[in-house]
Amino acid sequence: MNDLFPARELLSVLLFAWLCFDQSGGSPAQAASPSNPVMVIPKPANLSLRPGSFALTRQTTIRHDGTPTAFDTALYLAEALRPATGFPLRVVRLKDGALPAGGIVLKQVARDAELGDEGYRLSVTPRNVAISAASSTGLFYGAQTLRQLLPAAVFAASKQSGVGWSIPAVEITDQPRCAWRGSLLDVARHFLPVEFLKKYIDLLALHKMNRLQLHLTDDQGWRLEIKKYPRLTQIGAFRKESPKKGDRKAGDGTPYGPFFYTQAQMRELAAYAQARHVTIVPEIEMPGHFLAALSAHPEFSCAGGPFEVRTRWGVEPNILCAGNDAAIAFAQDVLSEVIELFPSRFIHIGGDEAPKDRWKQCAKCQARINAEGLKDEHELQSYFVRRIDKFIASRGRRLIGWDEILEGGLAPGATVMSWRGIDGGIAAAKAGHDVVMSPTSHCYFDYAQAKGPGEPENIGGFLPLSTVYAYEPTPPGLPVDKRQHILGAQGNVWGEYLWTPADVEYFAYPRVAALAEVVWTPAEAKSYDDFLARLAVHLRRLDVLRVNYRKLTAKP
Ligand code: TNX
Repeated sequence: MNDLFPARELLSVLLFAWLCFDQSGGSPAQAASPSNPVMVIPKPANLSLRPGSFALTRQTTIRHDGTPTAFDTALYLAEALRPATGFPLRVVRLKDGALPAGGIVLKQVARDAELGDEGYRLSVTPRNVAISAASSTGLFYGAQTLRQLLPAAVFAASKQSGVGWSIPAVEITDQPRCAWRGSLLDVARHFLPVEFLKKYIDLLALHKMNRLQLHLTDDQGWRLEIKKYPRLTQIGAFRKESPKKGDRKAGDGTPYGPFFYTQAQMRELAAYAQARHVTIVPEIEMPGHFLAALSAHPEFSCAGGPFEVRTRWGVEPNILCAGNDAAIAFAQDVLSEVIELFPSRFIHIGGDEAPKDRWKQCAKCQARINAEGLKDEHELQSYFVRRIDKFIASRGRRLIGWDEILEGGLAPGATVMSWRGIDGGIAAAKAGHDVVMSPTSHCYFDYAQAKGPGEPENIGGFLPLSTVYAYEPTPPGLPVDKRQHILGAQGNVWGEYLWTPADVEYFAYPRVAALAEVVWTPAEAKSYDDFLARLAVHLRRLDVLRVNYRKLTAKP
């Protein structure tokens, strides 16, 4: 099957080229029609097909202009194409300005409006391939598109024989619609091995996604080594049992963990992601979803404990004591180490689902409310977030949190991730704050992809592929002058009902592919039918990459 596939793909490319150029003159509008056989996801902003194709051969060299920007991408591209093709793909420096025949050329050029910060131009002719961009990110995305123009077999980890490595001649100018193209993994509820995170990052890069939020801590587990507080992982990375599969109210009687990442592992992972133009956004939940931390350090709660790492999902009443300066200093100490580990400009502090019952009964919290002239416990949460915001800003970073951080007043530097619908996002953007949209209605990739008993156990909810694809991240009615505050969107793969990497892939794909197009492709260039046609080819790539995506059904 796999051997036949590229030939069939090539045939349709040639057929389309003939149709285009002999009958319509090959206008770009025609080339971008739904029958376009250039099956790239996310769909490039501008693409026109040309006659002929470029043949990648044993003799092909990858040339760069001598800039570190182009050199890095040249090395990456050679490494990406070598295993399946078996070609040496020598990386050499371009001597003069002329394009050598038979080569792939990478060049850094001056930034212009069509390229922006992350865009690229890709020109494929029968003689050569040229990728140019103003940044290493742009060149990297040009390389990603080039990989997708090759037969799907190029994604294989070992040498594939009998494949014609041809690339259709095209002219592409492309740049993303949104700056924040995110995905969240919840490694707190169920831990995921570093090797899997690397595979997930590679997949994000293939889809030109650029943020991976790691939900590192929650009531059910603390998964990051913190040198100053070793008990966080000694105690917090283990739970006595978990909810039982198929009967979530009961326990499964099976100890879980200890599972956590060392700082060395995370430092290495952050660099791995950065090399693929993905930024890891670390999330440390506070003041709620904090029970694993309190089980190690009950002194930072209101009532003093003792506590155990939570063994059921859901919302936990015991949270960090915002009336206690030592508890706030503890949170800041943890964040200091997190900031040292992760280069991300944004540091996520959670902030969601923090029930205020304990604060209502806590003498220290009430004293703080009085001393600071706060109206209620919501304002106490704001007070807490403001202090954390100030701290994060003092380290040259920016705070981001779930939309509950709006309640009681938003901290000055805060960016909001809008999950309980879009209203929080709208309110924050209107107030001049940056926003990442992640509403449950379109972005909760732990929800079921289809109705009926055929789907694996899940948290509930229903989010089919077509709904993800239809998402429009800019809220209708948001004043034009506030639209720049919508940084983009993020798909969240919460982990309560995802036990293994295979489960994560099943829930994430193909929905991440649909979201990638939401945040990359200009809204007017989107078409679900066209996406599905490209997805059919794209899924072959995911097959080769051994991704356990959910198979398409007649009624997705
Ligand atoms: C709500 S989204 C949560 C998570 C759960 C998720 C399950 C958010 C900020 N909080 O703790 O895992 O729902 O869908």
